[in-house]
Amino acid sequence: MIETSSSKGKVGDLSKALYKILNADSVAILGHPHPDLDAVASAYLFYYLRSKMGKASYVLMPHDPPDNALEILKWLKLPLPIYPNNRNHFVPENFEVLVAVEMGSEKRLKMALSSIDLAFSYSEVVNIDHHASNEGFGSLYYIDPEAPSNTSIIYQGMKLLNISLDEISSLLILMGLMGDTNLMTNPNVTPEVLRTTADLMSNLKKYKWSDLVKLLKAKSVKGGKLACLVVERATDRKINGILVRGSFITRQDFIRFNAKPADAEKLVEELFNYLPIPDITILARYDFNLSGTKVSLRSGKTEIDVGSLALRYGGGGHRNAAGFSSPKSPEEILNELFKALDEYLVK
Ligand SMILES: [Mn+2]
Repeated sequence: MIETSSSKGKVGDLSKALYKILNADSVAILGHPHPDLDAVASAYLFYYLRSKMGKASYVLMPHDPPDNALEILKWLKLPLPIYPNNRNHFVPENFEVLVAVEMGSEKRLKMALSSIDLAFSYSEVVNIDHHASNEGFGSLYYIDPEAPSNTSIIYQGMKLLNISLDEISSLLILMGLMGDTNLMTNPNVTPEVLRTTADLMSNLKKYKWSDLVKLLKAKSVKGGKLACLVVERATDRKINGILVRGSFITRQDFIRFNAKPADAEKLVEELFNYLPIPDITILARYDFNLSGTKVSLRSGKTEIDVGSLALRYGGGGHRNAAGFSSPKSPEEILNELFKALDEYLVK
């Protein structure tokens, strides 16, 4: 049997949390470390809904967002967030609310605040997330580990508060949903996800679905070079009938291609694109902030839980997408994981 992490239910009050975010006088919206499409989209949903009410907000990202996330923001004519390579902005000293966007845990909030490195205070934290590791911190919170994306939680909240969906908010919800389902190819895709997608797609007028998909799929040329390397280095191992594909990126590889961590963010999913289709993919990549390794795990089957495996290494995530950090080298930790899977994937 494959181990399963006990699935925690929803916690917190979504209406109250969203109402507070939208009605507070001054708000800073903070994405999680190494923000992905869903984190950026969620942050901009709050930003956009507040701007429609005439309220300003500040969107902060602790690390550079993926290139395609920035391209989508430009396409939607939204201002770019404040992030390490784009810090030349005024930021107020005090905020009423700090919104923690799919932060995972309070520890990750502290990490995000230390890497954004701006001196500001806040009266309260409002926390909206779909990571099972999130225990529900802050004065108001809502955690739904079953939600396919953080933006789909906001979509539910908008329905509860009777906020109408316009074209831009629909596109932002789709951006997160398409990002976290890896363009509707992950096991978290349900009929409900597709119904939501259809509902949101029907709100598109000026913006074309096919253009959104092109932007979501696009990577930088540097990212493409890293993708080739990751595929070239891939090792397939059949463990108790389960096909595991692992690969790694070293410090030297990032330097050689002059690539950013964000260029490698989606490459664990790239490993599913080649036959025979694996059940589990692992990507171990060097991390300059850690001077160690970031490990990402993906499960292509709902019954295989990589979340509880990541938890053993001090990480976390979801059943089908999880990760952790290690002081070891990428190659070393990948070999260690292959060995650990021999025991983990016992019949
Ligand atoms: Mn997410």
